[in-house]
Amino acid sequence: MTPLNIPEWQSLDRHYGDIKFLSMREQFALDSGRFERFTIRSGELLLDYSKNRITQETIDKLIALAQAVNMKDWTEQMFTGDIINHTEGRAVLHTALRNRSNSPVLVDGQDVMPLVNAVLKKMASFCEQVHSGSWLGYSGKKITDIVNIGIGGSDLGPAMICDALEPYGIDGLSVHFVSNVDGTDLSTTLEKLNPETTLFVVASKTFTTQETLTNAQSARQWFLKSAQQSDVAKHFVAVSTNAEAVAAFGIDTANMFEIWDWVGGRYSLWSAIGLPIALYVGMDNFERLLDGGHAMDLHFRNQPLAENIPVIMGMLGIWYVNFFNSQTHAIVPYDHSLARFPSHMQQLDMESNGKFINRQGARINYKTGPVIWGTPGTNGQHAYFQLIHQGTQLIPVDFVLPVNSHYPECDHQSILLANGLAQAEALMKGKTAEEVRSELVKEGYEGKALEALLPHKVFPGNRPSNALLFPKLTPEMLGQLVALYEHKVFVQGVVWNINSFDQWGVELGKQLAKAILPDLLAADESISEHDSSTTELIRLIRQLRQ
Ligand code: G6Q
Repeated sequence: MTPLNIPEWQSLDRHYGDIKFLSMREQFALDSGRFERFTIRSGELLLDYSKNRITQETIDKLIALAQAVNMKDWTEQMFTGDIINHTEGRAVLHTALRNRSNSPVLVDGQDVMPLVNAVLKKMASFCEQVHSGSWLGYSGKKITDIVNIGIGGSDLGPAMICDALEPYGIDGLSVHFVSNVDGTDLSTTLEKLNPETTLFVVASKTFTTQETLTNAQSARQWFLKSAQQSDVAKHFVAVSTNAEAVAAFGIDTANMFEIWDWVGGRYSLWSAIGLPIALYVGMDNFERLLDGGHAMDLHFRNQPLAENIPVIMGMLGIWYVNFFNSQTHAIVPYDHSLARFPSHMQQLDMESNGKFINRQGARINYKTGPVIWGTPGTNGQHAYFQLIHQGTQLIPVDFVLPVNSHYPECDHQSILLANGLAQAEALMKGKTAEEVRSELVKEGYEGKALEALLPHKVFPGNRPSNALLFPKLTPEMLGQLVALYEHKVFVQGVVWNINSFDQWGVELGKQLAKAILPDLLAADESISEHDSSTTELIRLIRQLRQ
């Protein structure tokens, strides 16, 4: 069950040997149709993957591998509610949350669409009440601030979307995200807020996550300094699968928005976990986001593999990780409002495909998910791009490029885009010794000084990138982009034969902290069994604590 034994993988391996030194620059010079050959459009979104170390034969072979691992069958299994998250015994149905066609999706013989629609209706009604002012705070004032308390999947996605859709924000309403159990996060958020006009959304799929419950309890204490216990219902709502724990916390379950175990945390922004988004930008814009996600679902499900954006991006990722040995992948949005996009993608990808055991439970002898990272352009150019251009590692880059800004300031957008395009071009072309020499000569260098400087100014080039270009970052486009990356991650998980939908590493973290906390809080000198480093660090913390 290792992909290494699949003939199509072995064929790619031989092909890698043949073309590993292929020059993209030469390929562009030889083929004027390279751009058209290696672009795909889905609605207003365009993927240009021509600046990759590929020929048509490479793509044919990558697609043959996708076919050999039954990509289309796996895709259908996901969309139709099969239990593909087998280690947790769950279906994987974030696509049902944005199934705007409303066609039935069955889990254990039950259509989940009525459940999905009922929660969307409840969200719409709640948002309408908050926006219209029929939902008021305890002193009769309108809600002005939403504080989402959640972490990981219950934070990163909604926080990223709210940032990105700031131009769509409803007047008079601000949204804040508190995730870290570090008291700084909550305190610095609350110090700006008025309890009379603040609404807390406690978002936790399990409602057992230590950080979220601790922050929610402290938020309630802060609130009760000004208000009464009976006012809590007007200021605390919950999003969860766990009604019992929500009630035990003291939130009226009438104010709970339900999610289901077939929604993975990192795939949950489309569910009621998206409530802060809907509150911030309005339910109509939240639904536009769902529409975009659904449009990408239709593209992914129906387009042939070779004309399928998530499939091509996923298979190119396999090409670099498993054949070129690349270890990381950068996502660089040339859009400041997408500053948190790489972080969300980091969780989505690394939590999904950071696995060393295959679906059959055996240890894997090939590489799986790369490190995903990035920050917005052009800032990254003044920092880590040095290593991407001239370092010793091959780092594929995704350039995310909206043509129009919501803030059209003179030439800013053209300058921004010129930078993005120039980086991609430079990464591909590089700069040869001859080109550097002629530049240096023009600058007046000669002799030893010229020869000494020359090698430092050579750029090897041949460094791959994708460009994702679209007219403007609308809710629909953002929905398409996020769903695109979700499916890209899925494609890679299928090839690597792993379960992309569990996260035992995250669960471990949740257990370990709970085991050490009693030692830090102990009133006496007692300490439980740890390695000597951990024991001494615990002792030191006790001594140093004020
Ligand atoms: C996501 C992960 C993880 C999860 C958080 C919060 O896929 O499972 O990031 O979202 O640990 O969990 P709760 O929503 O249950 O609090």
